[in-house]
Amino acid sequence: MAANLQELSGGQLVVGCLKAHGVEMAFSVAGESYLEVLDALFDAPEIHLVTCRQEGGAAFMAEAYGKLTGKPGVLLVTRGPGACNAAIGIHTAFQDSTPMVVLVGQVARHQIDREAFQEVDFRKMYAPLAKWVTQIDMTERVPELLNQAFQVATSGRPGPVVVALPEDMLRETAAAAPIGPYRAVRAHPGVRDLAELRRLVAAAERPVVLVGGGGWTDPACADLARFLEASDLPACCSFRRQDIVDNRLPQYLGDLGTGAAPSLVARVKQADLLLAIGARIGEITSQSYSLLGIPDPGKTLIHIHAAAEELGRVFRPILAIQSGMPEIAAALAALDPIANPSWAAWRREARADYEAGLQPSKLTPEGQSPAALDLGRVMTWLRERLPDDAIITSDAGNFSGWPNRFLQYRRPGRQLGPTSGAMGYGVPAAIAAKLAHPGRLVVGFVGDGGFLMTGQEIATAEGPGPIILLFNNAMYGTIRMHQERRFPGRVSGTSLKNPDFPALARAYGAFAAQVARTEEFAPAFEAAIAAKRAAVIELKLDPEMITTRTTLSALRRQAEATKT
Ligand SMILES: Cc1ncc(C[n+]2csc(CCOP(=O)(O)OP(=O)(O)O)c2C)c(N)n1
Ligand SMILES: [Mg+2]
Repeated sequence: MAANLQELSGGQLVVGCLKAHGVEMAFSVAGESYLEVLDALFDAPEIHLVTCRQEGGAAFMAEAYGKLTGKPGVLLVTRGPGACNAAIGIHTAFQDSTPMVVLVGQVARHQIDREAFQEVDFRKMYAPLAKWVTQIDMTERVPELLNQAFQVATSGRPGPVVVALPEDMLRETAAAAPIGPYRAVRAHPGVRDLAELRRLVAAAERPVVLVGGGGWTDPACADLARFLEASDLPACCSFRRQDIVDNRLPQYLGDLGTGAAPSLVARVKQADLLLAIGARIGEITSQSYSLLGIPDPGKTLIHIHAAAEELGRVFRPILAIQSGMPEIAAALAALDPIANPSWAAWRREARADYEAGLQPSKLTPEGQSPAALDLGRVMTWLRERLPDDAIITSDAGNFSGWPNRFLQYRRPGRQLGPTSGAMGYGVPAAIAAKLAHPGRLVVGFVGDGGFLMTGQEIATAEGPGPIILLFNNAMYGTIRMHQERRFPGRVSGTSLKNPDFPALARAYGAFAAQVARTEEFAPAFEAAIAAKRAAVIELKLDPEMITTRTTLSALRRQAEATKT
Protein backbone atom coordinates (compact mmCIF):
# COMPACT_ATOMS: atom_id res chain seq x y z
CA MET A 1 0.00 0.00 0.00
CA ALA A 2 1.28 3.46 -0.82
CA ALA A 3 2.06 5.41 2.32
CA ASN A 4 0.08 8.47 1.31
CA LEU A 5 -3.29 6.67 1.12
CA GLN A 6 -5.95 7.95 3.50
CA GLU A 7 -7.33 5.67 6.22
CA LEU A 8 -10.98 5.14 5.38
CA SER A 9 -13.66 3.08 7.10
CA GLY A 10 -15.24 0.21 5.22
CA GLY A 11 -18.43 2.27 4.96
CA GLN A 12 -16.55 5.23 3.48
CA LEU A 13 -14.78 2.93 1.03
CA VAL A 14 -18.10 1.41 -0.08
CA VAL A 15 -19.57 4.84 -0.79
CA GLY A 16 -16.32 6.06 -2.39
CA CYS A 17 -16.48 3.05 -4.72
CA LEU A 18 -20.13 3.70 -5.58
CA LYS A 19 -19.12 7.24 -6.58
CA ALA A 20 -16.14 5.95 -8.55
CA HIS A 21 -18.46 3.62 -10.49
CA GLY A 22 -20.71 6.54 -11.40
CA VAL A 23 -23.65 5.63 -9.15
CA GLU A 24 -26.14 8.52 -9.06
CA MET A 25 -29.09 6.89 -7.34
CA ALA A 26 -29.49 4.09 -4.79
CA PHE A 27 -32.61 2.50 -3.30
CA SER A 28 -32.68 1.44 0.31
CA VAL A 29 -34.49 0.33 3.42
CA ALA A 30 -32.30 1.19 6.38
CA GLY A 31 -30.79 -1.31 8.82
CA GLU A 32 -28.47 -1.09 11.80
CA SER A 33 -26.18 -3.58 10.06
CA TYR A 34 -24.88 -0.99 7.61
CA LEU A 35 -24.98 2.29 9.55
CA GLU A 36 -21.44 3.13 8.35
CA VAL A 37 -22.60 3.08 4.73
CA LEU A 38 -25.62 5.27 5.51
CA ASP A 39 -23.35 7.66 7.39
CA ALA A 40 -20.88 7.88 4.50
CA LEU A 41 -23.83 8.61 2.17
CA PHE A 42 -24.58 11.62 4.39
CA ASP A 43 -21.39 13.13 2.94
CA ALA A 44 -22.16 12.04 -0.65
CA PRO A 45 -25.00 14.26 -1.87
CA GLU A 46 -24.12 13.32 -5.46
CA ILE A 47 -25.78 9.94 -4.77
CA HIS A 48 -29.54 10.32 -4.52
CA LEU A 49 -30.51 7.92 -1.72
CA VAL A 50 -34.15 6.86 -2.13
CA THR A 51 -35.69 5.72 1.15
CA CYS A 52 -38.26 3.01 0.34
CA ARG A 53 -40.94 1.31 2.45
CA GLN A 54 -40.35 -2.38 1.88
CA GLU A 55 -37.34 -4.14 0.42
CA GLY A 56 -39.44 -5.88 -2.25
CA GLY A 57 -40.48 -2.47 -3.58
CA ALA A 58 -36.94 -1.12 -3.19
CA ALA A 59 -35.51 -4.08 -5.10
CA PHE A 60 -38.04 -3.63 -7.91
CA MET A 61 -37.08 0.05 -8.08
CA ALA A 62 -33.39 -0.81 -8.36
CA GLU A 63 -34.20 -3.42 -11.02
CA ALA A 64 -36.35 -1.00 -13.02
CA TYR A 65 -33.63 1.67 -12.77
CA GLY A 66 -31.10 -0.83 -14.12
CA LYS A 67 -33.43 -1.91 -16.91
CA LEU A 68 -34.13 1.68 -17.87
CA THR A 69 -30.62 3.11 -17.73
CA GLY A 70 -28.44 0.07 -18.47
CA LYS A 71 -26.39 1.06 -15.40
CA PRO A 72 -26.50 -1.24 -12.36
CA GLY A 73 -29.42 -0.49 -10.08
CA VAL A 74 -28.01 -0.19 -6.57
CA LEU A 75 -29.93 -1.58 -3.62
CA LEU A 76 -29.04 -1.38 0.08
CA VAL A 77 -30.81 -3.68 2.54
CA THR A 78 -30.21 -5.14 5.95
CA ARG A 79 -29.35 -8.74 7.01
CA GLY A 80 -31.80 -11.68 7.00
CA PRO A 81 -35.21 -9.92 7.05
CA GLY A 82 -34.23 -7.21 4.57
CA ALA A 83 -32.49 -9.69 2.31
CA CYS A 84 -35.52 -12.03 2.36
CA ASN A 85 -37.87 -9.21 1.39
CA ALA A 86 -35.53 -8.12 -1.39
CA ALA A 87 -35.30 -11.57 -2.97
CA ILE A 88 -38.19 -11.00 -5.41
CA GLY A 89 -36.44 -8.09 -7.10
CA ILE A 90 -33.15 -9.95 -7.28
CA HIS A 91 -34.84 -12.94 -8.89
CA THR A 92 -36.46 -10.55 -11.37
CA ALA A 93 -33.09 -8.96 -12.24
CA PHE A 94 -31.72 -12.46 -12.77
CA GLN A 95 -34.52 -13.61 -15.09
CA ASP A 96 -34.66 -10.24 -16.84
CA SER A 97 -30.85 -9.96 -17.34
CA THR A 98 -30.77 -6.60 -15.56
CA PRO A 99 -27.55 -5.21 -14.06
CA MET A 100 -27.91 -4.73 -10.32
CA VAL A 101 -25.60 -4.47 -7.31
CA VAL A 102 -27.14 -5.41 -3.98
CA LEU A 103 -25.36 -4.42 -0.77
CA VAL A 104 -26.57 -6.45 2.20
CA GLY A 105 -25.58 -5.84 5.82
CA GLN A 106 -24.13 -8.87 7.56
CA VAL A 107 -23.39 -9.84 11.17
CA ALA A 108 -19.90 -9.17 12.51
CA ARG A 109 -17.19 -11.54 11.28
CA HIS A 110 -16.43 -12.97 14.73
CA GLN A 111 -20.09 -14.00 15.09
CA ILE A 112 -20.51 -15.76 11.77
CA ASP A 113 -21.91 -19.32 11.96
CA ARG A 114 -23.36 -18.81 15.45
CA GLU A 115 -26.76 -18.09 13.89
CA ALA A 116 -26.37 -14.62 15.30
CA PHE A 117 -29.23 -12.12 15.16
CA GLN A 118 -30.60 -12.06 11.58
CA GLU A 119 -27.63 -14.06 10.29
CA VAL A 120 -27.99 -15.70 6.89
CA ASP A 121 -25.36 -17.31 4.70
CA PHE A 122 -25.98 -15.15 1.64
CA ARG A 123 -23.82 -17.26 -0.63
CA LYS A 124 -26.21 -20.14 -0.04
CA MET A 125 -29.40 -18.11 0.05
CA TYR A 126 -28.83 -16.27 -3.21
CA ALA A 127 -26.94 -19.01 -5.07
CA PRO A 128 -29.70 -19.68 -7.64
CA LEU A 129 -31.08 -16.10 -7.62
CA ALA A 130 -28.02 -14.00 -8.35
CA LYS A 131 -25.29 -14.00 -10.96
CA TRP A 132 -22.64 -13.83 -8.24
CA VAL A 133 -22.63 -13.58 -4.44
CA THR A 134 -19.68 -12.46 -2.36
CA GLN A 135 -18.88 -11.28 1.13
CA ILE A 136 -16.21 -8.69 1.84
CA ASP A 137 -14.33 -9.85 4.94
CA MET A 138 -11.37 -7.45 4.73
CA THR A 139 -11.84 -3.69 4.63
CA GLU A 140 -8.90 -3.21 2.27
CA ARG A 141 -10.59 -5.50 -0.28
CA VAL A 142 -13.71 -3.29 -0.64
CA PRO A 143 -12.40 -1.57 -3.82
CA GLU A 144 -11.34 -4.84 -5.43
CA LEU A 145 -14.54 -6.75 -4.72
CA LEU A 146 -16.94 -3.91 -5.48
CA ASN A 147 -15.15 -3.40 -8.79
CA GLN A 148 -15.64 -7.07 -9.52
CA ALA A 149 -19.30 -6.77 -8.51
CA PHE A 150 -19.91 -3.98 -11.04
CA GLN A 151 -17.91 -5.84 -13.71
CA VAL A 152 -19.87 -9.06 -13.26
CA ALA A 153 -23.25 -7.29 -13.05
CA THR A 154 -22.74 -5.51 -16.38
CA SER A 155 -20.63 -7.90 -18.48
CA GLY A 156 -21.86 -10.67 -20.77
CA ARG A 157 -25.46 -11.40 -19.81
CA PRO A 158 -26.11 -8.67 -17.20
CA GLY A 159 -27.56 -9.70 -13.85
CA PRO A 160 -27.69 -9.10 -10.10
CA VAL A 161 -24.65 -9.37 -7.85
CA VAL A 162 -25.06 -9.59 -4.07
CA VAL A 163 -22.33 -8.24 -1.79
CA ALA A 164 -22.57 -9.01 1.93
CA LEU A 165 -20.95 -6.47 4.23
CA PRO A 166 -20.13 -7.63 7.80
CA GLU A 167 -20.82 -4.71 10.11
CA ASP A 168 -17.45 -4.78 11.88
CA MET A 169 -15.68 -4.81 8.50
CA LEU A 170 -17.58 -1.60 7.66
CA ARG A 171 -16.36 0.00 10.92
CA GLU A 172 -12.73 -1.00 10.52
CA THR A 173 -10.41 1.31 8.61
CA ALA A 174 -7.85 0.60 5.91
CA ALA A 175 -5.45 2.69 3.87
CA ALA A 176 -7.09 2.08 0.53
CA ALA A 177 -8.53 4.11 -2.35
CA PRO A 178 -11.82 3.60 -4.18
CA ILE A 179 -11.46 2.41 -7.76
CA GLY A 180 -13.73 2.71 -10.79
CA PRO A 181 -15.48 3.12 -13.11
CA TYR A 182 -16.29 -0.41 -14.24
CA ARG A 183 -15.93 -1.27 -17.91
CA ALA A 184 -18.55 -3.73 -19.11
CA VAL A 185 -17.08 -6.50 -21.24
CA ARG A 186 -19.10 -7.61 -24.24
CA ALA A 187 -18.30 -9.95 -27.11
CA HIS A 188 -18.23 -8.79 -30.75
CA PRO A 189 -19.52 -10.81 -33.71
CA GLY A 190 -16.84 -12.18 -36.01
CA VAL A 191 -16.57 -11.32 -39.72
CA ARG A 192 -17.07 -14.92 -40.84
CA ASP A 193 -20.15 -15.39 -38.66
CA LEU A 194 -21.69 -12.22 -40.09
CA ALA A 195 -21.09 -13.42 -43.66
CA GLU A 196 -22.69 -16.76 -42.79
CA LEU A 197 -25.63 -14.98 -41.17
CA ARG A 198 -26.20 -12.91 -44.29
CA ARG A 199 -25.96 -15.97 -46.52
CA LEU A 200 -28.50 -17.91 -44.44
CA VAL A 201 -30.93 -14.98 -44.29
CA ALA A 202 -30.65 -14.32 -48.03
CA ALA A 203 -31.52 -17.99 -48.69
CA ALA A 204 -34.68 -17.85 -46.57
CA GLU A 205 -38.20 -17.51 -47.97
CA ARG A 206 -40.17 -16.92 -44.78
CA PRO A 207 -37.78 -15.34 -42.26
CA VAL A 208 -38.78 -13.91 -38.90
CA VAL A 209 -36.49 -11.94 -36.61
CA LEU A 210 -37.08 -12.29 -32.87
CA VAL A 211 -35.53 -9.57 -30.71
CA GLY A 212 -35.42 -9.58 -26.95
CA GLY A 213 -33.31 -9.79 -23.81
CA GLY A 214 -31.41 -7.07 -21.99
CA GLY A 215 -28.49 -4.86 -22.93
CA TRP A 216 -30.19 -2.77 -25.63
CA THR A 217 -29.17 0.88 -25.83
CA ASP A 218 -30.97 3.59 -27.83
CA PRO A 219 -28.24 3.60 -30.54
CA ALA A 220 -28.37 -0.22 -30.70
CA CYS A 221 -32.14 -0.05 -31.25
CA ALA A 222 -31.62 2.53 -34.00
CA ASP A 223 -29.02 0.26 -35.69
CA LEU A 224 -31.37 -2.70 -35.43
CA ALA A 225 -34.16 -0.69 -37.08
CA ARG A 226 -31.78 0.23 -39.94
CA PHE A 227 -30.97 -3.45 -40.48
CA LEU A 228 -34.64 -4.50 -40.48
CA GLU A 229 -35.69 -1.70 -42.81
CA ALA A 230 -32.80 -2.19 -45.24
CA SER A 231 -33.73 -5.82 -45.96
CA ASP A 232 -37.44 -5.46 -45.14
CA LEU A 233 -37.12 -8.17 -42.48
CA PRO A 234 -40.22 -8.88 -40.38
CA ALA A 235 -39.50 -8.79 -36.63
CA CYS A 236 -41.36 -9.66 -33.48
CA CYS A 237 -40.15 -9.32 -29.92
CA SER A 238 -39.99 -11.54 -26.87
CA PHE A 239 -42.17 -11.27 -23.76
CA ARG A 240 -42.24 -7.70 -22.37
CA ARG A 241 -39.48 -6.47 -24.70
CA GLN A 242 -41.72 -4.46 -26.99
CA ASP A 243 -39.59 -1.32 -26.81
CA ILE A 244 -36.64 -2.68 -28.83
CA VAL A 245 -38.25 -2.10 -32.23
CA ASP A 246 -40.41 0.96 -32.92
CA ASN A 247 -43.86 -0.63 -33.14
CA ARG A 248 -44.83 1.75 -35.94
CA LEU A 249 -42.15 0.37 -38.28
CA PRO A 250 -43.76 -1.64 -41.10
CA GLN A 251 -41.38 -4.48 -40.18
CA TYR A 252 -42.77 -4.84 -36.62
CA LEU A 253 -45.14 -7.79 -36.12
CA GLY A 254 -46.03 -7.77 -32.41
CA ASP A 255 -44.87 -9.63 -29.32
CA LEU A 256 -44.60 -13.24 -28.25
CA GLY A 257 -45.86 -12.67 -24.72
CA THR A 258 -48.59 -14.31 -22.68
CA GLY A 259 -51.29 -12.79 -24.92
CA ALA A 260 -49.47 -13.28 -28.23
CA ALA A 261 -51.64 -12.95 -31.33
CA PRO A 262 -52.50 -16.45 -32.62
CA SER A 263 -51.67 -15.25 -36.15
CA LEU A 264 -48.15 -14.28 -35.05
CA VAL A 265 -47.59 -17.60 -33.28
CA ALA A 266 -48.72 -19.43 -36.42
CA ARG A 267 -46.44 -17.33 -38.58
CA VAL A 268 -43.35 -17.98 -36.46
CA LYS A 269 -44.15 -21.69 -36.67
CA GLN A 270 -44.39 -21.42 -40.47
CA ALA A 271 -41.14 -19.44 -40.77
CA ASP A 272 -38.25 -21.25 -42.44
CA LEU A 273 -35.69 -19.10 -40.63
CA LEU A 274 -35.72 -17.59 -37.15
CA LEU A 275 -33.06 -15.00 -36.39
CA ALA A 276 -33.14 -14.56 -32.59
CA ILE A 277 -31.21 -11.51 -31.43
CA GLY A 278 -30.71 -11.14 -27.67
CA ALA A 279 -33.74 -13.24 -26.67
CA ARG A 280 -33.19 -16.37 -24.60
CA ILE A 281 -36.28 -17.85 -26.29
CA GLY A 282 -37.64 -18.64 -22.82
CA GLU A 283 -40.79 -20.48 -21.81
CA ILE A 284 -43.24 -17.61 -22.35
CA THR A 285 -41.65 -16.38 -25.59
CA SER A 286 -41.49 -19.91 -27.01
CA GLN A 287 -45.17 -20.34 -26.07
CA SER A 288 -44.38 -23.15 -23.60
CA TYR A 289 -41.59 -24.47 -25.82
CA SER A 290 -44.02 -25.13 -28.68
CA LEU A 291 -42.64 -22.69 -31.29
CA LEU A 292 -39.54 -24.69 -32.13
CA GLY A 293 -38.49 -28.32 -31.97
CA ILE A 294 -36.17 -29.37 -29.11
CA PRO A 295 -33.27 -29.70 -29.56
CA ASP A 296 -33.56 -29.58 -33.37
CA PRO A 297 -35.62 -26.45 -34.01
CA GLY A 298 -36.96 -27.80 -37.31
CA LYS A 299 -35.97 -24.62 -39.14
CA THR A 300 -32.88 -22.53 -39.66
CA LEU A 301 -32.20 -21.01 -36.25
CA ILE A 302 -29.60 -18.30 -35.89
CA HIS A 303 -29.20 -17.41 -32.24
CA ILE A 304 -27.32 -14.36 -31.04
CA HIS A 305 -26.94 -13.85 -27.30
CA ALA A 306 -24.64 -11.98 -24.93
CA ALA A 307 -23.81 -15.13 -22.94
CA ALA A 308 -22.13 -18.23 -24.36
CA GLU A 309 -24.08 -20.46 -21.91
CA GLU A 310 -27.40 -19.48 -23.52
CA LEU A 311 -26.34 -20.60 -26.99
CA GLY A 312 -27.31 -24.19 -27.70
CA ARG A 313 -29.36 -24.31 -24.49
CA VAL A 314 -32.72 -26.00 -25.25
CA PHE A 315 -32.61 -25.21 -28.99
CA ARG A 316 -29.70 -26.10 -31.23
CA PRO A 317 -28.95 -23.25 -33.65
CA ILE A 318 -27.32 -23.67 -37.04
CA LEU A 319 -25.35 -20.54 -36.32
CA ALA A 320 -24.67 -19.27 -32.80
CA ILE A 321 -23.05 -15.90 -32.20
CA GLN A 322 -22.01 -14.53 -28.84
CA SER A 323 -22.26 -10.76 -28.89
CA GLY A 324 -23.36 -7.73 -26.93
CA MET A 325 -26.43 -6.02 -28.38
CA PRO A 326 -24.75 -2.71 -29.38
CA GLU A 327 -22.01 -4.72 -31.11
CA ILE A 328 -24.29 -7.04 -33.10
CA ALA A 329 -26.73 -4.24 -33.98
CA ALA A 330 -23.91 -2.07 -35.37
CA ALA A 331 -22.58 -5.02 -37.37
CA LEU A 332 -26.02 -5.90 -38.77
CA ALA A 333 -26.65 -2.27 -39.75
CA ALA A 334 -23.38 -2.33 -41.69
CA LEU A 335 -24.25 -5.51 -43.66
CA ASP A 336 -25.07 -5.22 -47.35
CA PRO A 337 -28.87 -5.11 -47.51
CA ILE A 338 -30.63 -7.98 -49.25
CA ALA A 339 -32.10 -6.38 -52.37
CA ASN A 340 -35.61 -7.32 -53.58
CA PRO A 341 -36.11 -9.94 -50.90
CA SER A 342 -38.38 -12.86 -51.76
CA TRP A 343 -40.29 -12.39 -48.49
CA ALA A 344 -41.80 -8.96 -49.24
CA ALA A 345 -45.36 -10.33 -49.44
CA TRP A 346 -44.82 -12.50 -46.32
CA ARG A 347 -43.69 -9.41 -44.41
CA ARG A 348 -46.65 -7.34 -45.66
CA GLU A 349 -49.20 -9.99 -44.70
CA ALA A 350 -47.63 -10.39 -41.27
CA ARG A 351 -47.77 -6.64 -40.68
CA ALA A 352 -51.39 -6.56 -41.86
CA ASP A 353 -52.21 -9.24 -39.24
CA TYR A 354 -50.56 -7.07 -36.55
CA GLU A 355 -52.46 -3.98 -37.63
CA ALA A 356 -55.75 -5.90 -37.69
CA GLY A 357 -55.00 -6.95 -34.10
CA LEU A 358 -54.93 -3.29 -33.04
CA GLN A 359 -58.67 -3.25 -33.65
CA PRO A 360 -60.29 -4.26 -30.35
CA SER A 361 -62.07 -7.64 -30.45
CA LYS A 362 -65.84 -7.75 -29.92
CA LEU A 363 -66.02 -9.18 -26.42
CA THR A 364 -69.71 -8.92 -25.61
CA PRO A 365 -71.43 -12.31 -25.51
CA GLU A 366 -74.61 -12.49 -27.68
CA GLY A 367 -77.56 -10.57 -26.26
CA GLN A 368 -75.59 -8.71 -23.58
CA SER A 369 -74.88 -5.01 -23.46
CA PRO A 370 -71.24 -3.97 -23.90
CA ALA A 371 -69.16 -3.09 -20.86
CA ALA A 372 -69.50 0.55 -19.83
CA LEU A 373 -65.71 0.81 -19.70
CA ASP A 374 -64.38 -0.30 -23.07
CA LEU A 375 -60.68 -0.97 -22.49
CA GLY A 376 -60.00 -1.36 -26.20
CA ARG A 377 -61.11 2.24 -26.76
CA VAL A 378 -59.24 3.48 -23.69
CA MET A 379 -56.02 1.88 -24.95
CA THR A 380 -56.55 3.24 -28.47
CA TRP A 381 -56.90 6.72 -26.97
CA LEU A 382 -53.73 6.26 -24.91
CA ARG A 383 -51.82 5.03 -27.96
CA GLU A 384 -52.52 8.36 -29.65
CA ARG A 385 -52.02 10.43 -26.50
CA LEU A 386 -48.70 9.11 -25.15
CA PRO A 387 -45.60 11.03 -26.25
CA ASP A 388 -42.78 9.13 -27.99
CA ASP A 389 -40.63 9.16 -24.87
CA ALA A 390 -43.30 7.91 -22.44
CA ILE A 391 -42.19 5.18 -20.05
CA ILE A 392 -44.73 2.42 -19.48
CA THR A 393 -44.28 0.07 -16.56
CA SER A 394 -46.31 -3.01 -15.95
CA ASP A 395 -47.08 -5.42 -13.15
CA ALA A 396 -47.89 -9.09 -13.79
CA GLY A 397 -51.53 -10.01 -14.38
CA ASN A 398 -54.11 -10.29 -17.11
CA PHE A 399 -54.70 -6.52 -17.29
CA SER A 400 -51.21 -6.30 -18.88
CA GLY A 401 -52.67 -7.83 -22.04
CA TRP A 402 -54.38 -4.49 -22.75
CA PRO A 403 -51.29 -2.25 -23.01
CA ASN A 404 -49.21 -5.07 -24.51
CA ARG A 405 -51.64 -5.56 -27.36
CA PHE A 406 -52.88 -2.03 -28.01
CA LEU A 407 -50.11 0.43 -27.14
CA GLN A 408 -47.25 1.06 -29.55
CA TYR A 409 -43.84 1.25 -27.93
CA ARG A 410 -41.05 3.25 -29.48
CA ARG A 411 -37.63 4.51 -28.40
CA PRO A 412 -36.85 6.55 -26.44
CA GLY A 413 -40.20 5.43 -25.02
CA ARG A 414 -39.77 2.35 -22.86
CA GLN A 415 -41.58 -0.70 -21.59
CA LEU A 416 -40.46 -1.84 -18.13
CA GLY A 417 -42.11 -5.09 -17.13
CA PRO A 418 -41.01 -8.20 -15.21
CA THR A 419 -40.32 -11.05 -17.62
CA SER A 420 -40.06 -13.00 -14.36
CA GLY A 421 -43.83 -12.49 -14.00
CA ALA A 422 -43.41 -11.00 -10.53
CA MET A 423 -46.48 -9.24 -9.17
CA GLY A 424 -45.77 -6.01 -7.32
CA TYR A 425 -43.39 -4.67 -9.98
CA GLY A 426 -45.53 -2.05 -11.70
CA VAL A 427 -45.83 0.65 -9.03
CA PRO A 428 -42.21 0.64 -7.77
CA ALA A 429 -40.92 0.50 -11.36
CA ALA A 430 -43.01 3.56 -12.24
CA ILE A 431 -41.69 5.42 -9.19
CA ALA A 432 -38.09 4.57 -10.09
CA ALA A 433 -38.63 5.59 -13.73
CA LYS A 434 -40.05 8.95 -12.67
CA LEU A 435 -37.12 9.51 -10.30
CA ALA A 436 -34.69 8.75 -13.13
CA HIS A 437 -36.60 10.88 -15.67
CA PRO A 438 -38.71 13.47 -13.82
CA GLY A 439 -39.51 15.27 -17.08
CA ARG A 440 -41.01 12.27 -18.87
CA LEU A 441 -44.53 10.91 -18.68
CA VAL A 442 -44.49 7.65 -16.71
CA VAL A 443 -47.56 5.43 -16.65
CA GLY A 444 -47.69 2.30 -14.49
CA PHE A 445 -50.18 -0.50 -15.20
CA VAL A 446 -51.21 -2.69 -12.27
CA GLY A 447 -54.06 -4.96 -11.18
CA ASP A 448 -55.94 -4.78 -7.89
CA GLY A 449 -53.95 -7.82 -6.74
CA GLY A 450 -50.53 -6.42 -7.61
CA PHE A 451 -51.33 -2.95 -6.27
CA LEU A 452 -51.76 -4.25 -2.74
CA MET A 453 -48.42 -6.04 -2.89
CA THR A 454 -46.23 -2.92 -3.25
CA GLY A 455 -48.63 0.01 -3.69
CA GLN A 456 -47.39 1.50 -0.42
CA GLU A 457 -44.31 2.64 -2.32
CA ILE A 458 -46.42 5.55 -3.54
CA ALA A 459 -45.19 7.06 -0.28
CA THR A 460 -41.68 6.89 -1.80
CA ALA A 461 -42.57 8.90 -4.93
CA GLU A 462 -41.01 12.34 -5.14
CA GLY A 463 -42.02 15.41 -7.13
CA PRO A 464 -44.47 15.02 -10.01
CA GLY A 465 -44.74 11.25 -9.53
CA PRO A 466 -46.02 8.65 -11.99
CA ILE A 467 -49.59 7.97 -13.08
CA ILE A 468 -50.78 4.55 -11.94
CA LEU A 469 -53.63 2.89 -13.84
CA LEU A 470 -55.15 0.38 -11.42
CA PHE A 471 -57.28 -2.27 -13.16
CA ASN A 472 -59.77 -3.43 -10.56
CA ASN A 473 -61.65 -6.61 -11.40
CA ALA A 474 -61.87 -7.77 -7.75
CA MET A 475 -59.90 -10.91 -8.42
CA TYR A 476 -56.57 -12.49 -9.16
CA GLY A 477 -57.72 -12.50 -12.76
CA THR A 478 -54.92 -14.53 -14.33
CA ILE A 479 -55.42 -17.38 -11.91
CA ARG A 480 -59.19 -17.17 -12.24
CA MET A 481 -58.70 -17.54 -16.00
CA HIS A 482 -56.64 -20.69 -15.51
CA GLN A 483 -59.22 -21.91 -12.98
CA GLU A 484 -62.10 -21.50 -15.43
CA ARG A 485 -60.14 -23.45 -18.02
CA ARG A 486 -59.17 -26.34 -15.73
CA PHE A 487 -61.94 -26.33 -13.13
CA PRO A 488 -64.85 -24.38 -14.67
CA GLY A 489 -67.18 -22.75 -12.16
CA ARG A 490 -65.07 -23.73 -9.14
CA VAL A 491 -63.72 -20.38 -7.95
CA SER A 492 -61.22 -20.93 -5.18
CA GLY A 493 -58.74 -18.47 -3.66
CA THR A 494 -59.03 -15.91 -6.42
CA SER A 495 -61.81 -13.48 -5.34
CA LEU A 496 -60.64 -10.26 -3.71
CA LYS A 497 -62.28 -7.90 -1.25
CA ASN A 498 -60.70 -4.57 -1.97
CA PRO A 499 -60.28 -1.30 -0.08
CA ASP A 500 -61.54 2.03 -1.39
CA PHE A 501 -58.60 2.58 -3.73
CA PRO A 502 -59.08 6.32 -4.41
CA ALA A 503 -59.37 6.97 -0.66
CA LEU A 504 -56.21 4.94 -0.10
CA ALA A 505 -54.36 6.86 -2.79
CA ARG A 506 -55.50 10.20 -1.37
CA ALA A 507 -54.26 9.15 2.06
CA TYR A 508 -50.79 8.98 0.50
CA GLY A 509 -51.23 12.50 -0.86
CA ALA A 510 -51.71 11.23 -4.40
CA PHE A 511 -54.21 12.51 -6.93
CA ALA A 512 -56.98 9.93 -7.30
CA ALA A 513 -59.82 9.29 -9.71
CA GLN A 514 -62.21 6.46 -10.47
CA VAL A 515 -63.24 5.58 -13.99
CA ALA A 516 -66.26 3.37 -14.66
CA ARG A 517 -67.19 4.56 -18.18
CA THR A 518 -65.08 4.91 -21.33
CA GLU A 519 -65.71 8.64 -21.68
CA GLU A 520 -64.47 9.32 -18.14
CA PHE A 521 -60.97 8.06 -18.87
CA ALA A 522 -59.51 10.90 -20.97
CA PRO A 523 -60.51 13.70 -18.53
CA ALA A 524 -59.22 11.66 -15.58
CA PHE A 525 -55.89 11.07 -17.34
CA GLU A 526 -55.48 14.76 -18.23
CA ALA A 527 -56.34 15.75 -14.65
CA ALA A 528 -53.75 13.27 -13.38
CA ILE A 529 -51.07 14.87 -15.57
CA ALA A 530 -52.13 18.35 -14.43
CA ALA A 531 -51.96 17.31 -10.75
CA LYS A 532 -48.13 17.11 -10.97
CA ARG A 533 -47.86 14.54 -8.20
CA ALA A 534 -48.29 10.80 -7.96
CA ALA A 535 -51.69 9.80 -9.32
CA VAL A 536 -53.83 6.69 -9.15
CA ILE A 537 -56.68 6.16 -11.59
CA GLU A 538 -58.84 3.20 -10.65
CA LEU A 539 -60.48 1.51 -13.62
CA LYS A 540 -63.63 -0.33 -12.54
CA LEU A 541 -63.66 -3.35 -14.81
CA ASP A 542 -66.41 -5.65 -15.87
CA PRO A 543 -64.94 -8.94 -14.53
CA GLU A 544 -66.16 -10.61 -17.74
CA MET A 545 -63.36 -8.84 -19.65
CA ILE A 546 -60.76 -11.42 -18.63
CA THR A 547 -58.44 -11.00 -21.64
CA THR A 548 -58.35 -8.78 -24.73
CA ARG A 549 -59.70 -11.70 -26.77
CA THR A 550 -62.26 -13.56 -24.66
CA THR A 551 -64.73 -13.28 -21.77
CA LEU A 552 -64.89 -15.23 -18.53
CA SER A 553 -68.19 -16.90 -19.41
CA ALA A 554 -66.93 -17.86 -22.87
CA LEU A 555 -63.93 -19.52 -21.23
CA ARG A 556 -66.16 -21.39 -18.81
CA ARG A 557 -68.51 -22.52 -21.58
CA GLN A 558 -65.60 -23.81 -23.66
CA ALA A 559 -64.12 -25.67 -20.70
CA GLU A 560 -67.47 -27.23 -19.78
CA ALA A 561 -68.07 -28.26 -23.40
CA THR A 562 -64.74 -30.05 -23.63
CA LYS A 563 -65.38 -31.82 -20.30
CA THR A 564 -68.70 -33.36 -21.34
C1 LIG B 1 -45.52 -12.32 -6.40
C2 LIG B 1 -46.46 -13.18 -7.17
N1 LIG B 1 -47.41 -13.88 -6.52
C3 LIG B 1 -48.29 -14.64 -7.21
C4 LIG B 1 -48.21 -14.73 -8.58
C5 LIG B 1 -49.20 -15.61 -9.35
N2 LIG B 1 -50.09 -14.71 -10.11
C6 LIG B 1 -49.85 -14.37 -11.40
S1 LIG B 1 -50.94 -13.29 -12.00
C7 LIG B 1 -51.83 -13.29 -10.57
C8 LIG B 1 -53.06 -12.47 -10.43
C9 LIG B 1 -52.86 -11.01 -10.69
O1 LIG B 1 -53.98 -10.34 -10.19
P1 LIG B 1 -54.18 -8.80 -10.46
O2 LIG B 1 -52.99 -8.05 -10.07
O3 LIG B 1 -55.46 -8.38 -9.82
O4 LIG B 1 -54.31 -8.73 -12.05
P2 LIG B 1 -55.44 -9.42 -12.98
O5 LIG B 1 -54.89 -10.72 -13.44
O6 LIG B 1 -56.68 -9.56 -12.17
O7 LIG B 1 -55.62 -8.46 -14.12
C10 LIG B 1 -51.23 -14.12 -9.62
C11 LIG B 1 -51.76 -14.32 -8.25
C12 LIG B 1 -47.18 -14.00 -9.21
N3 LIG B 1 -47.00 -14.03 -10.54
N4 LIG B 1 -46.35 -13.21 -8.50
MG1 LIG C 1 -57.33 -8.28 -10.63
